[in-house]
Amino acid sequence: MFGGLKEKLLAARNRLSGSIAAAETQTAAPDQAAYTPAPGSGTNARVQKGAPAAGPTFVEKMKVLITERELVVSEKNIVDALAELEMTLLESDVALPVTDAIIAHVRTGLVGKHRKIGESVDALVLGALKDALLEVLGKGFDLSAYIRSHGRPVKILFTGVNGTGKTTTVAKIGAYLKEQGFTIVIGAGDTFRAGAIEQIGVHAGRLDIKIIQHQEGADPSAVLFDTVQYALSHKIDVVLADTAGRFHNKSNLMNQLDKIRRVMKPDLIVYVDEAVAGNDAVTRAAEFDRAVGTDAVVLTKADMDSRGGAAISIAYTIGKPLMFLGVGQAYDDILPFDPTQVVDELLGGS
Ligand SMILES: Nc1nc2c(ncn2[C@@H]2O[C@H](COP(=O)(O)OP(=O)(O)O)[C@@H](O)[C@H]2O)c(=O)[nH]1
Ligand SMILES: [Mg+2]
Repeated sequence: MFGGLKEKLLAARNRLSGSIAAAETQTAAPDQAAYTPAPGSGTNARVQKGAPAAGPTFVEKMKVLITERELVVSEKNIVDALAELEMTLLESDVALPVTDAIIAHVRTGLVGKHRKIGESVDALVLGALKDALLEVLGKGFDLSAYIRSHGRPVKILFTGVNGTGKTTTVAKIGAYLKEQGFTIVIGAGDTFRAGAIEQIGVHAGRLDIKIIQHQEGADPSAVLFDTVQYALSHKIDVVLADTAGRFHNKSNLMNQLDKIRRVMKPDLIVYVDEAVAGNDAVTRAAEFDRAVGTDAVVLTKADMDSRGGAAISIAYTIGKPLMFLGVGQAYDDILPFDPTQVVDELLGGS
């Protein structure tokens, strides 16, 4: 996951560190020359005798310390490296406003800063990059905690266009929540094709999860209303509502989702899209959010996406948390989105 972006970020990080280190050397050189003890002074004499390298004297240490404190990163030290980082992010399909935010954070994280004593330039740069990414990635969304702290049943409506992995995600989340001890019912709200009803039925059967289904062409609102009734009468913890990703045309789809929302009154609307769609996923997410609302996002097919742009951009762009990443076709190929872990993965964690 994120392989390509990871490599590019490492290059950008090295470039930033290199620029700052080069600027430091230039600034430091004349000062340090001034501190070099005169020939024949104590330190030199010791070195000439080949004695084991005794550390610098207290005064020398203080001078170096002062020198280091004076090494403040200036805008011009990093302007080129920042421009390269910007290109890297845009090439990786990170949305423009998100790229701008990352660059601004890295800039304020570095300009005017001096290294802490003992800290390497690279650590300074790494810290600034990490902070910038964490800022745009948001906090994630702990679904289990949400369910535990809400009244039953918790009704979750899944939205998104066709083929992005909605139905698979419903099944995966069903398996994930079942594993945690919650009881679940799935509503087969994609009645557009008989194949869709069958597909979710097969998943539910394999996972031994109750499913409510109507015929092909039935009103999805009616299916999902029945699903909620079933959950209420059987004291089920969670309703997972699958939906169609197409319906004659886009405005019909949005109208249908709006009706579903009014009828089933979901507690959470989860927008599903595929990470491989990059910026398209971000644009569609914003569109769905405007039309029917969104509380959290799942990005599927992150296992096939090396650019990582959507995963980095979506939460910041639409202002809604990323909840899970889909990372394969198996039921357990779903990862709760953990921003710290993603940043560690992207930047190597050290
Ligand atoms: N590699 C990979 N494939 C996925 C993932 N999620 C879904 N898919 C595949 O994407 C295709 C479409 O999924 P489906 O759930 O039917 O999409 P829907 O039309 O939105 O309901 C199927 O072949 C899934 O197996 C994922 O996280 N990784
Ligand atoms: Mg489907």
